[in-house]
Amino acid sequence: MTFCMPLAGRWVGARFSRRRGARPAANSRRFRPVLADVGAVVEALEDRNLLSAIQNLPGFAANVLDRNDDGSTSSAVPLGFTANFFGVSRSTAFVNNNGNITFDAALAEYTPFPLTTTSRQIIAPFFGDVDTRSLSSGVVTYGTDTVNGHAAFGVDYINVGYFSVETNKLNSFQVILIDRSDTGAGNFDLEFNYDKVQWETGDFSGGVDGLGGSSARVGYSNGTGGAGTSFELAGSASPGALLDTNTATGLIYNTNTTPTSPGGVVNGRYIFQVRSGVVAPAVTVQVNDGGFQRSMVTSLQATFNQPVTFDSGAFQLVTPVGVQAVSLGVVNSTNSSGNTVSTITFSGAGIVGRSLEDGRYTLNVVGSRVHGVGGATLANDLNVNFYRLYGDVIGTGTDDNFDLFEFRAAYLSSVGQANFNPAFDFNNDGVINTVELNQMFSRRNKSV
Ligand SMILES: [Ca+2]
Ligand SMILES: [Ca+2]
Ligand SMILES: [Ca+2]
Repeated sequence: MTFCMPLAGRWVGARFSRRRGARPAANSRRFRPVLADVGAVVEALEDRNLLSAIQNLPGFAANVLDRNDDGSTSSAVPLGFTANFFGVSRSTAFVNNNGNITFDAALAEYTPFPLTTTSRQIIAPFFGDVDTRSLSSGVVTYGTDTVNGHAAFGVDYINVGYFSVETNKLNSFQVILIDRSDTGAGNFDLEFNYDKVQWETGDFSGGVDGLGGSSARVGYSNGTGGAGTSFELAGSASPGALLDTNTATGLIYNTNTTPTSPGGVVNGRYIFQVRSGVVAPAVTVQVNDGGFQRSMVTSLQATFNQPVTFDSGAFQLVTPVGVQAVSLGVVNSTNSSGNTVSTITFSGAGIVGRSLEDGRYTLNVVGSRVHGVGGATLANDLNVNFYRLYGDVIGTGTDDNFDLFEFRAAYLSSVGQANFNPAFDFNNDGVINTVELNQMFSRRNKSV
Protein backbone atom coordinates (compact mmCIF):
# COMPACT_ATOMS: atom_id res chain seq x y z
CA MET A 1 0.00 0.00 0.00
CA THR A 2 1.35 3.31 -0.85
CA PHE A 3 -0.87 5.10 1.47
CA CYS A 4 0.15 4.64 5.03
CA MET A 5 -2.01 4.18 8.04
CA PRO A 6 -0.36 6.76 10.18
CA LEU A 7 0.21 6.30 13.84
CA ALA A 8 -2.10 8.58 15.69
CA GLY A 9 0.43 9.94 18.12
CA ARG A 10 3.03 10.60 15.50
CA TRP A 11 0.74 12.58 13.26
CA VAL A 12 -0.87 14.49 15.99
CA GLY A 13 2.40 15.53 17.49
CA ALA A 14 3.94 16.54 14.21
CA ARG A 15 0.92 18.42 13.01
CA PHE A 16 0.44 20.22 16.23
CA SER A 17 3.98 21.37 16.55
CA ARG A 18 4.20 22.53 12.97
CA ARG A 19 0.88 24.16 12.45
CA ARG A 20 -0.27 25.24 15.81
CA GLY A 21 2.77 25.67 17.96
CA ALA A 22 1.83 26.25 21.56
CA ARG A 23 -1.25 28.22 20.64
CA PRO A 24 -3.45 28.43 23.73
CA ALA A 25 -6.65 26.51 23.25
CA ALA A 26 -9.47 25.63 25.56
CA ASN A 27 -8.36 22.05 25.96
CA SER A 28 -4.76 22.22 24.89
CA ARG A 29 -3.59 20.94 28.25
CA ARG A 30 -3.72 17.33 27.20
CA PHE A 31 -1.35 17.95 24.32
CA ARG A 32 1.45 19.54 26.24
CA PRO A 33 3.46 16.39 26.81
CA VAL A 34 3.42 15.80 23.07
CA LEU A 35 4.46 19.34 22.31
CA ALA A 36 7.24 19.20 24.85
CA ASP A 37 9.39 16.88 22.80
CA VAL A 38 7.87 15.90 19.52
CA GLY A 39 11.11 14.45 18.23
CA ALA A 40 11.42 12.00 21.06
CA VAL A 41 7.80 10.99 20.77
CA VAL A 42 8.11 10.40 17.05
CA GLU A 43 11.23 8.34 17.49
CA ALA A 44 9.73 6.28 20.28
CA LEU A 45 6.60 5.51 18.27
CA GLU A 46 8.60 4.51 15.24
CA ASP A 47 10.77 2.20 17.28
CA ARG A 48 7.75 0.56 18.78
CA ASN A 49 5.38 0.29 15.87
CA LEU A 50 7.24 0.02 12.60
CA LEU A 51 8.09 -3.54 11.71
CA SER A 52 11.47 -4.15 10.18
CA ALA A 53 11.48 -4.69 6.44
CA ILE A 54 15.16 -5.64 6.43
CA GLN A 55 15.74 -9.39 6.72
CA ASN A 56 18.32 -9.87 9.43
CA LEU A 57 20.13 -12.98 8.22
CA PRO A 58 23.64 -13.91 9.33
CA GLY A 59 24.80 -14.95 5.87
CA PHE A 60 24.31 -11.42 4.57
CA ALA A 61 26.74 -10.20 7.23
CA ALA A 62 29.37 -12.87 6.57
CA ASN A 63 31.59 -10.69 4.36
CA VAL A 64 32.58 -7.12 5.11
CA LEU A 65 33.43 -4.28 2.78
CA ASP A 66 36.09 -2.54 4.87
CA ARG A 67 35.42 1.04 5.91
CA ASN A 68 35.65 3.20 2.79
CA ASP A 69 34.04 5.92 0.74
CA ASP A 70 33.57 4.86 -2.89
CA GLY A 71 35.02 1.37 -2.81
CA SER A 72 33.81 -1.98 -4.13
CA THR A 73 34.62 -5.63 -3.77
CA SER A 74 37.94 -6.28 -5.51
CA SER A 75 36.25 -8.79 -7.77
CA ALA A 76 32.74 -9.94 -8.53
CA VAL A 77 31.51 -12.08 -5.64
CA PRO A 78 29.38 -15.21 -6.01
CA LEU A 79 25.59 -14.96 -5.80
CA GLY A 80 25.34 -18.65 -4.98
CA PHE A 81 22.96 -19.23 -7.89
CA THR A 82 22.42 -18.06 -11.45
CA ALA A 83 20.17 -15.10 -12.15
CA ASN A 84 18.90 -14.27 -15.63
CA PHE A 85 18.84 -10.48 -15.65
CA PHE A 86 17.31 -9.35 -18.94
CA GLY A 87 18.75 -12.20 -20.96
CA VAL A 88 22.21 -12.36 -19.42
CA SER A 89 22.94 -15.08 -16.88
CA ARG A 90 24.74 -13.74 -13.83
CA SER A 91 26.31 -15.77 -11.04
CA THR A 92 28.48 -12.99 -9.59
CA ALA A 93 28.16 -9.28 -8.85
CA PHE A 94 30.30 -6.40 -7.64
CA VAL A 95 29.19 -4.94 -4.33
CA ASN A 96 29.65 -1.18 -4.34
CA ASN A 97 29.71 1.00 -1.26
CA ASN A 98 27.48 3.67 -2.78
CA GLY A 99 24.25 1.72 -2.43
CA ASN A 100 24.27 -0.55 -5.46
CA ILE A 101 25.54 -3.76 -7.03
CA THR A 102 26.72 -4.02 -10.62
CA PHE A 103 27.24 -6.94 -12.98
CA ASP A 104 29.57 -5.50 -15.61
CA ALA A 105 32.33 -3.88 -13.51
CA ALA A 106 32.79 -2.20 -10.15
CA LEU A 107 31.21 1.23 -9.81
CA ALA A 108 32.92 4.04 -7.89
CA GLU A 109 30.58 6.83 -9.02
CA TYR A 110 29.13 8.62 -6.01
CA THR A 111 26.64 11.03 -7.56
CA PRO A 112 23.66 8.97 -8.70
CA PHE A 113 23.12 9.01 -12.44
CA PRO A 114 19.77 8.27 -14.12
CA LEU A 115 19.11 4.54 -14.08
CA THR A 116 16.75 4.78 -17.03
CA THR A 117 19.42 5.95 -19.47
CA THR A 118 22.60 4.36 -18.14
CA SER A 119 24.60 1.79 -20.03
CA ARG A 120 25.60 0.17 -16.75
CA GLN A 121 24.11 -3.12 -15.55
CA ILE A 122 23.07 -2.12 -12.08
CA ILE A 123 20.69 -2.90 -9.24
CA ALA A 124 20.46 0.02 -6.83
CA PRO A 125 18.54 -0.13 -3.57
CA PHE A 126 19.80 3.38 -2.75
CA PHE A 127 22.32 4.86 -5.17
CA GLY A 128 23.90 7.70 -3.20
CA ASP A 129 27.21 8.69 -1.65
CA VAL A 130 27.47 6.22 1.22
CA ASP A 131 30.56 6.82 3.39
CA THR A 132 31.44 4.24 6.04
CA ARG A 133 34.82 5.66 7.10
CA SER A 134 33.55 7.00 10.41
CA LEU A 135 33.60 4.57 13.30
CA SER A 136 30.05 5.78 13.98
CA SER A 137 28.90 4.33 10.66
CA GLY A 138 28.01 0.74 10.02
CA VAL A 139 29.88 -1.07 7.28
CA VAL A 140 28.51 -2.72 4.15
CA THR A 141 28.25 -6.50 4.40
CA TYR A 142 27.18 -9.18 1.94
CA GLY A 143 26.85 -12.88 1.44
CA THR A 144 24.51 -15.78 0.91
CA ASP A 145 21.73 -17.16 3.04
CA THR A 146 18.27 -18.67 2.63
CA VAL A 147 15.00 -16.72 2.26
CA ASN A 148 11.72 -18.66 2.41
CA GLY A 149 13.61 -21.82 1.57
CA HIS A 150 15.34 -20.30 -1.46
CA ALA A 151 19.02 -19.54 -1.95
CA ALA A 152 19.61 -15.81 -1.64
CA PHE A 153 22.34 -13.22 -1.98
CA GLY A 154 22.00 -10.14 0.20
CA VAL A 155 23.85 -6.88 0.73
CA ASP A 156 23.26 -5.00 3.99
CA TYR A 157 23.76 -1.27 4.34
CA ILE A 158 22.85 -0.92 8.01
CA ASN A 159 23.27 2.45 9.74
CA VAL A 160 25.55 3.78 7.03
CA GLY A 161 26.68 7.41 6.92
CA TYR A 162 27.26 9.72 3.97
CA PHE A 163 30.06 11.75 2.42
CA SER A 164 32.10 13.31 3.90
CA VAL A 165 32.49 11.06 6.92
CA GLU A 166 29.10 12.21 8.19
CA THR A 167 27.02 10.20 10.64
CA ASN A 168 24.55 12.72 12.06
CA LYS A 169 22.06 10.99 9.75
CA LEU A 170 22.16 7.25 9.02
CA ASN A 171 20.43 4.96 6.55
CA SER A 172 19.54 1.28 6.82
CA PHE A 173 18.64 -0.58 3.64
CA GLN A 174 19.22 -3.90 1.93
CA VAL A 175 19.07 -5.59 -1.44
CA ILE A 176 18.38 -9.31 -1.80
CA LEU A 177 18.42 -11.49 -4.90
CA ILE A 178 16.37 -14.61 -4.23
CA ASP A 179 16.74 -17.72 -6.37
CA ARG A 180 13.40 -18.73 -7.88
CA SER A 181 14.67 -21.36 -10.28
CA ASP A 182 11.85 -23.47 -8.86
CA THR A 183 9.65 -21.47 -11.26
CA GLY A 184 12.08 -21.64 -14.21
CA ALA A 185 15.81 -21.55 -14.84
CA GLY A 186 17.37 -18.18 -14.03
CA ASN A 187 14.26 -16.78 -12.36
CA PHE A 188 14.76 -14.69 -9.25
CA ASP A 189 13.09 -12.14 -7.03
CA LEU A 190 14.70 -8.78 -6.49
CA GLU A 191 13.88 -7.35 -3.08
CA PHE A 192 14.66 -3.88 -1.73
CA ASN A 193 14.15 -3.32 2.01
CA TYR A 194 14.26 -0.07 3.98
CA ASP A 195 14.14 0.53 7.71
CA LYS A 196 15.69 4.01 8.01
CA VAL A 197 16.29 6.72 5.43
CA GLN A 198 17.57 9.88 7.10
CA TRP A 199 19.93 11.21 4.42
CA GLU A 200 19.63 11.35 0.64
CA THR A 201 22.72 13.13 -0.71
CA GLY A 202 26.45 13.33 -0.06
CA ASP A 203 28.16 16.67 0.44
CA PHE A 204 29.93 16.38 -2.93
CA SER A 205 26.68 15.84 -4.85
CA GLY A 206 25.08 19.15 -3.96
CA GLY A 207 23.87 17.95 -0.60
CA VAL A 208 23.82 20.05 2.55
CA ASP A 209 23.79 18.11 5.78
CA GLY A 210 22.76 15.02 3.82
CA LEU A 211 19.81 16.65 2.07
CA GLY A 212 18.98 18.27 -1.27
CA GLY A 213 21.13 18.35 -4.39
CA SER A 214 21.42 15.27 -6.59
CA SER A 215 19.53 12.97 -4.28
CA ALA A 216 19.49 9.18 -4.28
CA ARG A 217 17.99 6.97 -6.95
CA VAL A 218 16.34 3.58 -6.46
CA GLY A 219 15.90 1.08 -9.26
CA TYR A 220 17.66 -1.08 -11.81
CA SER A 221 18.89 -1.21 -15.38
CA ASN A 222 20.34 -3.77 -17.76
CA GLY A 223 22.12 -0.98 -19.56
CA THR A 224 20.44 -1.35 -22.95
CA GLY A 225 17.76 1.31 -22.74
CA GLY A 226 15.21 -1.21 -24.03
CA ALA A 227 11.56 -0.84 -23.02
CA GLY A 228 10.93 -2.17 -19.56
CA THR A 229 14.60 -2.98 -18.89
CA SER A 230 15.14 -0.11 -16.47
CA PHE A 231 13.20 1.43 -13.66
CA GLU A 232 13.48 4.21 -11.15
CA LEU A 233 11.17 4.17 -8.17
CA ALA A 234 9.03 7.29 -7.86
CA GLY A 235 10.84 9.79 -5.64
CA SER A 236 14.27 9.01 -7.08
CA ALA A 237 16.35 12.17 -7.61
CA SER A 238 13.56 14.14 -5.98
CA PRO A 239 14.97 15.75 -2.82
CA GLY A 240 12.92 14.93 0.24
CA ALA A 241 10.75 12.27 -1.39
CA LEU A 242 12.36 9.09 -0.08
CA LEU A 243 13.12 10.24 3.45
CA ASP A 244 11.52 9.11 6.70
CA THR A 245 10.53 12.74 7.23
CA ASN A 246 8.22 12.46 4.24
CA THR A 247 5.44 10.35 5.67
CA ALA A 248 3.53 10.29 2.38
CA THR A 249 6.18 9.17 -0.09
CA GLY A 250 9.04 8.01 2.16
CA LEU A 251 10.43 4.57 1.35
CA ILE A 252 9.66 3.09 4.76
CA TYR A 253 5.96 3.97 4.57
CA ASN A 254 5.28 2.42 1.19
CA THR A 255 5.49 -0.98 -0.47
CA ASN A 256 4.48 -2.91 -3.56
CA THR A 257 3.99 -6.13 -1.63
CA THR A 258 0.59 -7.83 -1.54
CA PRO A 259 -1.00 -10.36 0.82
CA THR A 260 0.21 -13.09 -1.53
CA SER A 261 3.78 -11.80 -1.63
CA PRO A 262 6.34 -13.89 0.23
CA GLY A 263 6.11 -12.45 3.74
CA GLY A 264 2.83 -10.68 3.01
CA VAL A 265 2.44 -6.90 3.03
CA VAL A 266 5.50 -5.23 4.58
CA ASN A 267 5.93 -1.48 4.45
CA GLY A 268 9.42 -0.55 3.34
CA ARG A 269 9.67 -3.61 1.09
CA TYR A 270 9.68 -3.62 -2.72
CA ILE A 271 9.75 -6.92 -4.60
CA PHE A 272 10.28 -7.32 -8.32
CA GLN A 273 9.88 -10.74 -9.85
CA VAL A 274 12.31 -11.47 -12.65
CA ARG A 275 10.99 -14.30 -14.80
CA SER A 276 12.56 -15.55 -18.03
CA GLY A 277 14.90 -12.58 -17.84
CA VAL A 278 12.14 -9.99 -17.71
CA VAL A 279 11.03 -8.03 -14.67
CA ALA A 280 7.35 -8.74 -14.14
CA PRO A 281 4.95 -5.82 -13.93
CA ALA A 282 4.51 -4.48 -10.41
CA VAL A 283 2.39 -1.67 -9.08
CA THR A 284 2.09 0.66 -6.11
CA VAL A 285 -1.10 2.56 -5.25
CA GLN A 286 -1.55 5.88 -3.51
CA VAL A 287 -4.76 7.36 -2.11
CA ASN A 288 -5.27 10.92 -3.32
CA ASP A 289 -1.82 12.48 -3.65
CA GLY A 290 -0.27 10.12 -1.11
CA GLY A 291 -1.11 12.35 1.85
CA PHE A 292 -2.64 10.98 5.01
CA GLN A 293 -5.99 12.75 5.16
CA ARG A 294 -8.99 10.51 4.51
CA SER A 295 -11.64 13.22 4.87
CA MET A 296 -11.91 13.55 1.11
CA VAL A 297 -10.97 10.61 -1.10
CA THR A 298 -11.19 11.91 -4.65
CA SER A 299 -8.66 9.80 -6.56
CA LEU A 300 -6.29 6.87 -6.47
CA GLN A 301 -3.00 6.67 -8.29
CA ALA A 302 -1.44 3.42 -9.51
CA THR A 303 2.22 3.55 -10.57
CA PHE A 304 3.67 0.64 -12.55
CA ASN A 305 7.35 -0.30 -12.87
CA GLN A 306 7.21 -0.42 -16.66
CA PRO A 307 4.97 0.56 -19.56
CA VAL A 308 1.78 -1.48 -19.30
CA THR A 309 -1.48 -1.87 -21.20
CA PHE A 310 -4.82 -2.84 -19.73
CA ASP A 311 -7.76 -5.05 -20.53
CA SER A 312 -11.07 -3.54 -19.51
CA GLY A 313 -11.86 -4.03 -15.86
CA ALA A 314 -8.24 -4.00 -14.75
CA PHE A 315 -9.25 -1.75 -11.85
CA GLN A 316 -12.22 -2.72 -9.70
CA LEU A 317 -13.56 -0.96 -6.65
CA VAL A 318 -15.29 -2.97 -3.95
CA THR A 319 -17.67 -0.65 -2.11
CA PRO A 320 -19.06 -1.05 1.40
CA VAL A 321 -22.57 -2.41 1.92
CA GLY A 322 -25.07 0.38 1.45
CA VAL A 323 -22.86 2.55 -0.69
CA GLN A 324 -24.22 3.27 -4.12
CA ALA A 325 -22.43 2.04 -7.22
CA VAL A 326 -19.29 3.95 -8.10
CA SER A 327 -17.99 4.30 -11.62
CA LEU A 328 -14.27 4.57 -12.14
CA GLY A 329 -12.60 6.93 -14.56
CA VAL A 330 -9.05 5.93 -15.45
CA VAL A 331 -6.55 8.23 -17.14
CA ASN A 332 -3.18 6.72 -18.02
CA SER A 333 -0.03 8.74 -18.43
CA THR A 334 3.69 8.11 -18.72
CA ASN A 335 6.05 9.23 -16.00
CA SER A 336 9.62 10.46 -16.33
CA SER A 337 10.89 6.87 -16.19
CA GLY A 338 8.75 5.94 -19.19
CA ASN A 339 6.45 3.88 -17.02
CA THR A 340 2.66 3.95 -16.75
CA VAL A 341 0.79 5.93 -14.10
CA SER A 342 -2.99 5.45 -13.86
CA THR A 343 -5.10 8.09 -12.13
CA ILE A 344 -8.47 6.74 -11.02
CA THR A 345 -11.36 9.07 -10.26
CA PHE A 346 -14.92 8.39 -9.11
CA SER A 347 -18.41 9.21 -10.32
CA GLY A 348 -21.94 8.02 -9.64
CA ALA A 349 -24.99 8.87 -7.61
CA GLY A 350 -23.23 8.43 -4.28
CA ILE A 351 -20.38 10.83 -4.96
CA VAL A 352 -20.62 14.11 -3.05
CA GLY A 353 -18.06 16.83 -3.58
CA ARG A 354 -16.02 14.44 -5.76
CA SER A 355 -15.35 12.16 -2.76
CA LEU A 356 -16.37 8.61 -2.06
CA GLU A 357 -18.86 8.17 0.75
CA ASP A 358 -17.76 7.16 4.23
CA GLY A 359 -16.77 3.54 4.54
CA ARG A 360 -14.14 0.92 3.84
CA TYR A 361 -13.20 0.17 0.26
CA THR A 362 -10.90 -2.15 -1.63
CA LEU A 363 -9.28 -1.37 -4.95
CA ASN A 364 -8.47 -4.53 -6.86
CA VAL A 365 -5.85 -4.33 -9.56
CA VAL A 366 -6.57 -7.50 -11.54
CA GLY A 367 -3.20 -8.97 -12.39
CA SER A 368 -4.28 -10.94 -15.46
CA ARG A 369 -5.67 -7.75 -17.05
CA VAL A 370 -2.42 -5.77 -16.83
CA HIS A 371 0.14 -6.50 -19.54
CA GLY A 372 3.75 -5.44 -19.34
CA VAL A 373 6.84 -5.83 -21.46
CA GLY A 374 6.90 -9.08 -23.40
CA GLY A 375 3.28 -9.80 -22.53
CA ALA A 376 3.95 -10.65 -18.89
CA THR A 377 1.01 -9.92 -16.63
CA LEU A 378 1.01 -8.40 -13.18
CA ALA A 379 2.36 -11.07 -10.85
CA ASN A 380 -0.51 -10.99 -8.37
CA ASP A 381 -3.84 -9.27 -7.94
CA LEU A 382 -3.18 -6.28 -5.73
CA ASN A 383 -5.92 -5.57 -3.21
CA VAL A 384 -5.52 -2.17 -1.63
CA ASN A 385 -7.73 -1.52 1.38
CA PHE A 386 -8.53 2.06 2.29
CA TYR A 387 -11.31 4.07 3.86
CA ARG A 388 -13.02 7.40 3.68
CA LEU A 389 -14.35 9.25 6.73
CA TYR A 390 -15.35 12.87 6.31
CA GLY A 391 -13.57 15.03 8.88
CA ASP A 392 -10.63 12.67 9.37
CA VAL A 393 -8.00 15.10 8.13
CA ILE A 394 -5.48 13.53 10.50
CA GLY A 395 -6.03 10.11 9.06
CA THR A 396 -6.47 7.91 12.09
CA GLY A 397 -9.79 6.29 11.19
CA THR A 398 -11.64 8.32 13.82
CA ASP A 399 -13.07 11.83 13.91
CA ASP A 400 -11.64 13.03 17.18
CA ASN A 401 -10.55 16.23 18.90
CA PHE A 402 -7.45 16.51 16.77
CA ASP A 403 -9.56 16.71 13.65
CA LEU A 404 -11.91 19.11 15.39
CA PHE A 405 -9.05 21.48 16.16
CA GLU A 406 -8.10 21.49 12.52
CA PHE A 407 -11.72 22.12 11.61
CA ARG A 408 -11.97 25.09 13.96
CA ALA A 409 -8.98 26.65 12.27
CA ALA A 410 -10.52 26.18 8.84
CA TYR A 411 -14.10 27.11 9.71
CA LEU A 412 -15.57 30.01 7.73
CA SER A 413 -12.60 30.10 5.38
CA SER A 414 -12.81 30.01 1.63
CA VAL A 415 -10.52 28.86 -1.12
CA GLY A 416 -7.45 31.06 -1.44
CA GLN A 417 -7.28 31.88 2.25
CA ALA A 418 -4.37 30.53 4.24
CA ASN A 419 -6.52 28.59 6.68
CA PHE A 420 -8.70 27.01 3.99
CA ASN A 421 -8.32 23.23 4.02
CA PRO A 422 -9.85 21.55 0.96
CA ALA A 423 -10.03 18.26 2.83
CA PHE A 424 -12.86 19.79 4.91
CA ASP A 425 -14.82 21.11 1.94
CA PHE A 426 -17.55 18.45 2.02
CA ASN A 427 -19.48 19.73 -1.00
CA ASN A 428 -16.47 21.09 -2.87
CA ASP A 429 -17.93 24.59 -3.24
CA GLY A 430 -14.85 26.43 -2.03
CA VAL A 431 -16.15 27.46 1.38
CA ILE A 432 -16.23 25.76 4.76
CA ASN A 433 -19.38 26.81 6.55
CA THR A 434 -22.41 25.41 8.37
CA VAL A 435 -22.75 22.70 5.73
CA GLU A 436 -19.47 21.30 6.93
CA LEU A 437 -20.17 22.07 10.59
CA ASN A 438 -23.27 19.89 10.45
CA GLN A 439 -21.32 17.10 8.77
CA MET A 440 -18.65 17.28 11.44
CA PHE A 441 -21.14 17.13 14.31
CA SER A 442 -23.00 14.20 12.79
CA ARG A 443 -19.72 12.26 12.82
CA ARG A 444 -18.44 13.32 16.22
CA ASN A 445 -16.14 10.53 17.55
CA LYS A 446 -17.21 8.29 14.70
CA SER A 447 -14.86 5.63 13.38
CA VAL A 448 -14.81 3.58 10.23
CA1 LIG B 1 30.86 7.18 -1.05
CA1 LIG C 1 -8.58 11.56 12.92
CA1 LIG D 1 -18.32 23.68 1.34
